[in-house]
Amino acid sequence: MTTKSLLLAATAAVFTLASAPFAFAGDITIKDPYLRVSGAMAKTAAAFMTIENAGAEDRLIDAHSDLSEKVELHTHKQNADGVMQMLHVEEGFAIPAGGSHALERGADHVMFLGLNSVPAEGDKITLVLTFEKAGEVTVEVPVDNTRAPAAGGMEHGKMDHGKMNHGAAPSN
Ligand SMILES: [Cu+2]
Repeated sequence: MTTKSLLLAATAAVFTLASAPFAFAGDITIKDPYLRVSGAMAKTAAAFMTIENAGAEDRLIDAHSDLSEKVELHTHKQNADGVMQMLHVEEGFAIPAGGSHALERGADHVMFLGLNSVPAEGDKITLVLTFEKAGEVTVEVPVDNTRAPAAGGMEHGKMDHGKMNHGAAPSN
């Protein structure tokens, strides 16, 4: 292959990826992202997806979006009283080398606090994920409020995010 044909091949590959139904940057691939809004009067939403990593261990350390004032990396944890609570995970989520990490209902998720507008079913929102090594990965996330939780996962929708204390989240 000549240098020129290599360049053409690389350009074609980039265009193919841009239209593929997943986001890709370096070794990181985001599969099957979707967003759930917490209700008709929603001020919060949560995004779920599978993060695949073809390279060395990486870490999802931050996220941002025009959808809301704040975007945080959250997880669910049972407290001493047996009540499930959401926690802001400051250190982010490790993505194992050559493996994957699922953001799923009742577990790790991307939390949107203080929505600027409430997206409708089927709308796509833009989410930028920041990885320690791979850098920023932009993901188009479709709203899917009808999706059933993954087998074994708990029903995130019943957590009632609205009544949870999200720290500095606006109350209205
Ligand atoms: Cu949350």
